[in-house]
Amino acid sequence: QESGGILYPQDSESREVKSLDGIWNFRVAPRHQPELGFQQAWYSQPLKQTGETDLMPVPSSYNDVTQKKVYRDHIGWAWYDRAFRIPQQWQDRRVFVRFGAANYHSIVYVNGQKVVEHAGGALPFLAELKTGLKYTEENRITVAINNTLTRETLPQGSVVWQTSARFPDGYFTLNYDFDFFNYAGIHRSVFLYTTPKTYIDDIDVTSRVVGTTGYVSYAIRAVEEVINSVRSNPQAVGVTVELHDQEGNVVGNAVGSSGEIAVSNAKLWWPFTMVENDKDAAYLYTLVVTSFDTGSNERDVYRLKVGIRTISWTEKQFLINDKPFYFRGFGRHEDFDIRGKGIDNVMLVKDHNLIKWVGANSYRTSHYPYAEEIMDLTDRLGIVIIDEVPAVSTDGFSAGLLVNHKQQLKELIQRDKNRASVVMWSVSNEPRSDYAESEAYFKDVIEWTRSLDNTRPVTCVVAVDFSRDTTAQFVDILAINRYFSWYSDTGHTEVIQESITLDVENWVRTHKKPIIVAEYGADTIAGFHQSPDFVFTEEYQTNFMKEHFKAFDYLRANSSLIGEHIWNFADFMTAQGITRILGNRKGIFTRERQPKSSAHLLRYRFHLLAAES
Ligand code: GCB
Repeated sequence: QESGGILYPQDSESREVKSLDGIWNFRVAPRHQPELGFQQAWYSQPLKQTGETDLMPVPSSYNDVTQKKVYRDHIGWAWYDRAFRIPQQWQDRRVFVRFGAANYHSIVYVNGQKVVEHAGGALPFLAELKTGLKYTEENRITVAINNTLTRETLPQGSVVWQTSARFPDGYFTLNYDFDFFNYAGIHRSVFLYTTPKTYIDDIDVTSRVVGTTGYVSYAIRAVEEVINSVRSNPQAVGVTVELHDQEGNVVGNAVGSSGEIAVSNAKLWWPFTMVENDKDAAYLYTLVVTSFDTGSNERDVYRLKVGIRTISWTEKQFLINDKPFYFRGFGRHEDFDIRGKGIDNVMLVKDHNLIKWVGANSYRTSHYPYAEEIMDLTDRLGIVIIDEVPAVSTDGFSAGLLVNHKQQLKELIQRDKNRASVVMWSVSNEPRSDYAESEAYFKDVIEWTRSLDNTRPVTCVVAVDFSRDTTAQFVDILAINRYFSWYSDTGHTEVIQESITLDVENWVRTHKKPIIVAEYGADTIAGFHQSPDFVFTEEYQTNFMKEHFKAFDYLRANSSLIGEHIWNFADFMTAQGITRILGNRKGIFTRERQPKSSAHLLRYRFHLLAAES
């Protein structure tokens, strides 16, 4: 069978993982000779021998790590390399290299041979290293990464050439329409890992609940060893699965590459604020999958965390395990000082501690898929996720863009399909859904999403007016971003309540679907105070929120509002611009993760809401 799975690397009795994280060598192609690295074949020799290199941590964005402005503002190819050794026993195994994510377009070489090329900055990719590995000498891995965006990439951007005499020859900049810094580099971990020759390539899991019994359906794809391009014996690979509870007891098992396991008195996966004790939330079983190749006598073992839960929705409600669920939380970013979008365990744990402290129960992975290590935490802690593809301000609607958009959705669902915490797919943030071409485009994108996963609802986060939007007719759940009294009626918090109420009611009346306010927010510089309130002060942000809360409470009771996500969890970096002061300041936490007054207010509200539910 063809491979295609993207299971996270793990150690097991049949597998071994080796991290390539650490400090790599780095250089960028000169702006005006973008192809120099390819012309001079930088991948065929240590990067150090091609010219001056710098030290670059992996994972991290490269932009803010050095003192070089040309790195921060680089557009084009950047090059990384490092040496590694592998144990001789790996000769009898399959060896893969896997990147959690690299922004955006990457080409990977091992010992000078190209092994994989991947487009898209927030999803994993891998390659099996079939030849050319050295077992007794040093190996070298080289990565070329290009952060140039076009009208067909996700997200979109465009290179703007300047021809006027006041610019140097061949001057260009990259313009982009999204409100976060275009960080680039190897953002997530790089692993080498081994499997047996016949191995488990992919696992699909879904669950349902009847009474007190949970059912886990599974489908396993094993890739069999191929000898002289013929499979030895198509019947030769057997699969067994066991479901273990958290104490390691076997609560069910099955034989065969697909089937269903019944668990009596199943412990359900609940969001953490829907249970009395944290320890009862987010219960995860472990599915232990074993493949056995009778030809080679090889066994492969992979363990997958599985939550048993149901999601459903009506015209007015969203339900988890048949209980109405109200989304309380934020839009977020993968963003932090120095490392940019580089994954970092310290930030990861701190952020989720803050999320729990505030009493949020959910967030949206605005505006791209977040690291798998983050999703492991949301599964484990019981934080509900709206999972978004890297489609921001989608515009143009070309055939090429559509192909890439569908590919990103495919890769996202391939990666996150088994996650209990993921309850909804978001196909875009603030597309130009008022343009006529958007209608056919999103019909296609949304049908595609459903064809890949029909167990979760689909949303599209919309900014245009209800009367001009074309996408809402296709989605299951409506989501809108609204900035009353910020981008319009600036300073006039007194208009918020009526504006947002009327707006939500218009959407609901038109489409008869549940609705989430997916963004509302006001830039606030921590420590700025003014009374009566004034834009950018902490007083303004909290009063602005209180006006929204009045409307939300009315709409929860009288309309189909199923959630409120404030923009944003924390301040974050953006491109330089006269409306952004060292980035976007709509966080309830500063970029350093300290609370503004708004965090305390939100915490008070979220705890009240949690007590009600
Ligand atoms: C939005 C966008 C978000 C921006 C935010 C803002 O509607 O979805 O990416 O950061 O507004 O602060 O302007």
